[in-house]
Amino acid sequence: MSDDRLFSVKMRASRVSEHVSGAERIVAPSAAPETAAALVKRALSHSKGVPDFISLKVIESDAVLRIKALPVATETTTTPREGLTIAERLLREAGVQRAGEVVAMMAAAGPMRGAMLVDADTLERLEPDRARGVRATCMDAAGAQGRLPASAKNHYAEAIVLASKVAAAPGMIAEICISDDPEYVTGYVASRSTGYRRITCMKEKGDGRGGRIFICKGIADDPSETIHFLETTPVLVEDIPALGGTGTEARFNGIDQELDAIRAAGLWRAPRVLDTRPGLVAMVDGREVAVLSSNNYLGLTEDPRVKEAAARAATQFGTGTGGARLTTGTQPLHAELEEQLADFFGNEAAIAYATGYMANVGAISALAGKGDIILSDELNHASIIDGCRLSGADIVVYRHCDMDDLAGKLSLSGGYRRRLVVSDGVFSMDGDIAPLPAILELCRRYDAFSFIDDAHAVGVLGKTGRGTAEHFGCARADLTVGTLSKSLGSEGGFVCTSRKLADYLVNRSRAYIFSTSPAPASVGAAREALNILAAKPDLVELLRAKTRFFTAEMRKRGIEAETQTAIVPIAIGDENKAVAIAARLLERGFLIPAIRYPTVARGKARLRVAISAAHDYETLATAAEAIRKETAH
Ligand code: WAQ
Ligand code: MG
Repeated sequence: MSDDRLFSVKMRASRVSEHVSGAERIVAPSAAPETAAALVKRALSHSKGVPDFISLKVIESDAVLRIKALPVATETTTTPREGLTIAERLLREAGVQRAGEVVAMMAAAGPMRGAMLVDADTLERLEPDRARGVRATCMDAAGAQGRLPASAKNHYAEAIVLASKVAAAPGMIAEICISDDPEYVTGYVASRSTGYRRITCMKEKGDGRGGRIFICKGIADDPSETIHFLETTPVLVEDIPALGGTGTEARFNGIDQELDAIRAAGLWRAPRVLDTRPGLVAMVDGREVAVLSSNNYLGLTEDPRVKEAAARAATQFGTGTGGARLTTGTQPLHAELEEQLADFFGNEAAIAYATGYMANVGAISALAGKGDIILSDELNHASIIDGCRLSGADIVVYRHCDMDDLAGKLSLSGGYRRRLVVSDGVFSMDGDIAPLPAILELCRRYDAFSFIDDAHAVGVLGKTGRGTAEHFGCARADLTVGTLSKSLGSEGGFVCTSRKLADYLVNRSRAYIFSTSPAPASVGAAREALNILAAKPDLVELLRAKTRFFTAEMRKRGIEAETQTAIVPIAIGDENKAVAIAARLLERGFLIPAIRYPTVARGKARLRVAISAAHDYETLATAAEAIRKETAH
């Protein structure tokens, strides 16, 4: 009979007075050692940190009760308010008359190891130890085969087991749960009548508060049977539904829901085909439109010399390099481009990447790692944010261009190996400029690396288009990222820095090491564009004149428009409204897209005009008039 025996394997990890991690499995004797090892591994790799001790219990689990999992359905919500409203409705559906108050109790709850056990009529707490709460334990999914490793936390898989057991407890009518994991905002309401109803957003991301409430009827006089069931009766939960349902196409359910939610929120995106003509004009859906949203600030994509250089490079070196920089992908062109970039910007060295996105991701993630800290402006570009995340360093976000905030945060960073301050030079969606001299001063004081992304500053700021440092007449950052894809009319990104740091990136930057080098045509075009900019900086002055002209035209019409760069944001606010205005402007022949979340904050949608030296004055004046008309109602 020993074949039928089951063991409950329980792990609990803690620090002096803090719970770190806990998990349990009910398994056959032969699987117990492996399960125990996996649970210890899980305890040692918890995001809360390494525990001071781990206790492991392996006990025979007899008289195991087998129950069916609750059916699962998902309610898609995008805000906590929406989520809590749905939770309240579901609780009421499950027979909890005072559902609103229960939801409020959830918000007011302090941290607990267990759940509140509450009487549905009086809302009185029934558990003997209120600080601890009541814990649902002694449960697992039936059928250990083919399961995810016990060392990984899977919120849903664990919650459906718990909720199914809880729903089966004597007197239980409903449960509500919000995770205490700051990154996990999906929660649920469960009951035998409603089933397990996942609610995709029940709190703000970053909020570490969570909890559970078990709501019962008719056990207030003696809750011991219910508590005994929850805490000691071994339960195996059978037939746990796959997330998103079952069936051959069920894996798409979640995808469909997400796409629907994106549409409903006015956040749908799809690329638009632009049949480009000279002078920043394009055919879009059969209509000729003026493009007032290109990053082609100097119009160099159309310069015959640049086009010719691209063609020449392709003819001489081929259409692709067939290799990464450190294998077979470095051609004379690449070395020359890097020398030319270093020379133009006045740095010792430069290294080229295939895109600007990769320059940020590649350089930041190489420079910072575990044990380091990155201080990042809250409005930094997505590629900076992604680089920070990929680095594994601790990330501290400081308020936009707020040097007091940055100073305060730097002053606490002494325990880190490296400090890195990262900021856009020109912020891409607001067009404002980072206070570089102050950033450099703080970096000097706290011995931090300074890292500036000048993607929207090169060719725009400073008398000769050398970017933010030239604009302020100050020193350059330790590392300055730039792009070949905007003012320089080509494609690719680069980092200008010291010889030592360039060597470091070549040896450490995975985006550099593991991607094919930029195509000869792109490099050829960028080199020529750089020659033109170096020889003829008055293109930069022309861009400035056209930008001044446009903002004056706007102000004449009573519309706020101010910029020191080539980016002119026009605030709208509501996402759907911004999209509607952009659509009407397109009908009038102006391509000025609506910029929405997640590129900018929710409710801060805007039109983003980008001026180019290639625009003619008349186009700019008629665009200003069209914007006035379309934003008037
Ligand atoms: N028994 C009773 N209460 C518990 C238990 C337990 N075994 N474990 C945790 N709690 C309480 C405690 O107050 C926690 O603060 C709170 O619940 C949340 O616990 O379908 O991860 O482990 O994707 O953070 C829901 C999954 C995940 C939704 C819930 O809960 C889905 C989750 P957490
Ligand atoms: Mg948790």
